[in-house]
Amino acid sequence: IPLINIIIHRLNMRMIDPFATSFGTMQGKEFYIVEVVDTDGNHGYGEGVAFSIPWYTEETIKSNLAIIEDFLIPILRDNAIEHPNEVFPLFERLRGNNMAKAAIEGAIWDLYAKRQGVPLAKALGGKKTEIDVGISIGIQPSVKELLNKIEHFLEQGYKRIKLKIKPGHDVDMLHEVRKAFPDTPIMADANSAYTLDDIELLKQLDDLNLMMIEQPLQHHDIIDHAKLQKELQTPICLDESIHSLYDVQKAIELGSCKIINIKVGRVGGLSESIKIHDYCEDQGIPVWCGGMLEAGIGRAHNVAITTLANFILPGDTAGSSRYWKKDIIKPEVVVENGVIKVPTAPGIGYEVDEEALEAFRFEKLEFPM
Ligand code: OSB
Ligand code: MG
Repeated sequence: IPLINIIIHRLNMRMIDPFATSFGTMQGKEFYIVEVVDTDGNHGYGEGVAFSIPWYTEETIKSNLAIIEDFLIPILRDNAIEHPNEVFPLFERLRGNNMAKAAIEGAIWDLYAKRQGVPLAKALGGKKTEIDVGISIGIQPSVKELLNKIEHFLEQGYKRIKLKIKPGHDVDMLHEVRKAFPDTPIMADANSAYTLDDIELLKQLDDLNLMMIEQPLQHHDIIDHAKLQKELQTPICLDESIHSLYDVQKAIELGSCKIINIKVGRVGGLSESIKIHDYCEDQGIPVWCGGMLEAGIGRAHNVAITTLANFILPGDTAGSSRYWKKDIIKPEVVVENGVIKVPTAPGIGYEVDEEALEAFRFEKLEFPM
C-alpha cells in the first residue's frame, strides 16, 4: 500500500445533549480523524476514540497525537505494508496506546478495502448485510426523565437499552425501569464504579432479569470479577479490563465474564478485534461492539466489524442522530427498526462530508510519507 501522505484533522463537535457516566459527564467531543492517502489518490479514514480527559482509559487525544507523530508515523515511513494485518504487529513493540494505533490502522484498513474495491465489512470477513443495534443511555437527573428517554429510543426501534449506573443510581432506579418496561432487553453499565465490598448490592441485580452487567469493578481487574461472577446469575460483560486477545484469554480462563464488549480502539484496532472475535466464537462467548460516542467515521468502522458472525448481541452503535445534529459522513448512519443496513460501497461505505469536516475542524496536521 503505497502511502504518500497522512493527514490528521482535529475536530470539535457539540453533542445534542450531555452524556453522564459514573466517571463524568461529556457535553461535547474533541477528537481527530486520520486520513491516509495513497499514490493512486485513494483516501482511507480512521477515527481516534480517545477522550480529552483520561477517565475511561489512560489515553488522551494529546497523548495519541504525540504517539502518532513521534512513533507510529516513523514506523510507517520505515516499513512497507501489503496488508493491514501487518500494521498491528509493527506497532506491537510499543506498549499500550491502543487507541492511537487503532486510529491509524483503521484508516489503512479503509484504504486497503477501497483499493480492493470491496466494502470494509467484507474485507474484515463479515457476512451480515444488516446489524442489530441497541442504545446506551447516560445517568439522568430523575427517573421520570430516564423513563421518557427509554420510551423515546424504544419508539426508534433500538433492540436493547443499556443504562449507566453508579452508587446511588442503581438498584432502585433499575427496579422502576423494570416495572415500567417488564419485557425490554435491559443491561447496566457501571464503568468500574463498585468494589467487591458492594457484593450484597450487586447480588440484588439478579432480581432484575438484566441481559448483563458491564464492568462493575476496577478498570484493570479480572480477578475480583471472577469472584463476583461466581456469586451472580447475571452475566458479567467486561469492557475497560480488555485491551488485547491475551486479556480475553485470561478473563475467560478465570471465569471473569460471560460476554465481551469489543471496542476497536481499546484493543488496538480491527485486526486484534477480529482475533478476539474468533477466539470468543471458539469459546462460546458472545461479543458485541461497544461505542465511544463516535462521529460517522468511527461509527462506520463499528458497523463493519459488527458484521462478523459472533457479534451476536446488539451493540452500542446507534445512528448518527444519537449524539450529532450533523455528522461528518454522507449519508449519515441511520437506524430503522433497530437495524443498520451495512453499506455496500468500497471501504467504510460512507462518503466523508468535506464541508462538515472543515466546519468542525480547528487544526489540520500533515505528515508527508
Ligand atoms: O462504557 O461503554 C462505555 C461512552 C463513553 C465511554 C464509555 C462508554 C460509553 C457508552 C456509550 O456507554 C457508547 C456510545 O453510545 O457510543
Ligand atoms: Mg462500558
